[in-house]
Amino acid sequence: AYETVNGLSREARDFIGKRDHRMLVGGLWVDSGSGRTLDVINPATEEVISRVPAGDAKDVDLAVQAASCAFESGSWPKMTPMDRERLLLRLADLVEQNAQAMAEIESIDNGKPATIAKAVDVTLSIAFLRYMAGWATKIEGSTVDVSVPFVPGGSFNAYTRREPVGVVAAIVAWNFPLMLACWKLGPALATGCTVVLKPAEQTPLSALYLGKLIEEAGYPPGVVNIVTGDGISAGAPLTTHPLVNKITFTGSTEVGKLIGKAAMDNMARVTLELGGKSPVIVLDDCDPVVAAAGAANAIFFNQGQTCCAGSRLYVPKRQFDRVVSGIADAANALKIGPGLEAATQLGPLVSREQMERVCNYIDIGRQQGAEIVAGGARAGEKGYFVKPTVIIGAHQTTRVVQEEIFGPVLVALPYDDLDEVAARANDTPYGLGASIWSNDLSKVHQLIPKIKAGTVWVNCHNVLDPAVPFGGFKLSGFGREMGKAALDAYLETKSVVMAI
Ligand code: TXE
Repeated sequence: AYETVNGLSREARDFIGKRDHRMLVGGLWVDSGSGRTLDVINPATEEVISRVPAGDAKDVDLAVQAASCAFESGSWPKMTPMDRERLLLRLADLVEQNAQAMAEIESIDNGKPATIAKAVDVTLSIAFLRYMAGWATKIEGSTVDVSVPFVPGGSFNAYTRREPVGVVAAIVAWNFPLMLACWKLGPALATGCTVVLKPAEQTPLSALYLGKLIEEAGYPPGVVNIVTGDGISAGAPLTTHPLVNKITFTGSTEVGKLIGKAAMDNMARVTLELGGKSPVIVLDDCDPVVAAAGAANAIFFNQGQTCCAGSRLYVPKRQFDRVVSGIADAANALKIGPGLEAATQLGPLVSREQMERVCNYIDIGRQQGAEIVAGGARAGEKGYFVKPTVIIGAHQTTRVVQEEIFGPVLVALPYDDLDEVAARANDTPYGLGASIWSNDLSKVHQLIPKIKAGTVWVNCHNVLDPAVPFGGFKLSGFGREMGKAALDAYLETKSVVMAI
């Protein structure tokens, strides 16, 4: 039996009400070849709301072949850059027109508050598609003055062309399902690639809704294919398929390593956006009230399920108690509830597995000698809710400080001086983001080059913009998304040398 969800807009209700969804392969909406399905669960109620096809290697093969065909022939390769720009803008407009439904779909699938899904996930997805649309007409090679030393007296003309890399496999996580799909689709479609998108098994709905809009925008069949399914059955075959030219992945470091290795077997290009354990560094001039509010936001946004969540907080010893008690108060004041309720500030985690994983980490913290000053347990007995949690007294080497928890759990640590905090901020295998809270420009600028992270925020955290490159140092990833850097990852350089 399916759950009947109340409080949805008509568009979202109609979409979710279809119950048995299909996936998009070669312009057709199809079931999986095996006929198997996956349940889609509402994390606020633990009830089944829909089912999607459980794709496997055969379905993946059909989708990759459709993408390959669309890349090589038909109307897509003939499209001009301006056509590709127009299509992406049209898609962005359609997402905007359906923003409310998309936010509700995202909320019911992932758990996040619908108000936040609309203000952040949907808004950024639209901005990102529009930003990438603009690049479609600005892809340029260069002319090269050559000497060709072994052909004395020869005259040559040399230039480079930037060409789309080909078939892109886009595998995304469940924390920002729509936004991550757009991060991958934007540059792929701007450059003229074709795509097989595999959304996370926990959150397939917004990708399927986006597929509907992609059709409506007028993309030729096969340019975007969407295969639903789990990582082993649908994700892995996508990473080993010989016709896939590029893999772009957002997910765990563990799976990222497997994908990197699989990619090299076929020399597929690869972009990996992986886990993090991002430090929030408060300097001694920072107002403790500002620091507490900033740090609370940095960790509790999206229930802490953000790759760059500020999950480690470093505060000078003198201010430590004040800042920590401010965050504990903020944590205790957060309104926990289903994402579709307007007052909700913190929704459930995405799945039972994630809730158990996060609660297990809290227990590990306790066992390794840490103290819980806020939260520290599941909230309620139905739905995957976890109380926003603040941990103190953990040693730098313990698991709660070193490992990505990916939930609303902050570990706060005191420090003495700038060199010490830089070293400790860098002392995890990750390097995705970091924030520094201070108005002391001199200290801020001393610290920025010392921090090994792809993004350093100052007096803010989790602030993303389509024009600013995003990605990780160390085990947080490989390559950059967003900005012009993202485009390069979807282009090959072809050199042309012409004897005159
Ligand atoms: O991620 P997975 P999971 C971290 C976070 C979280 C942990 C586990 O710490 O607690 O990872 O989450 C697909 N070949 N992050 O297990 O498995 C899978 O189907 C190809 C941080 O959900 O990495 C999904 O589509 N694909 C991260 C996607 O990979 C495979 C966001 C991500 O799932 C595959 C998510 C395989 N062998 C989790 N196995 C971030 N950077 O924000 C799985 N997949």
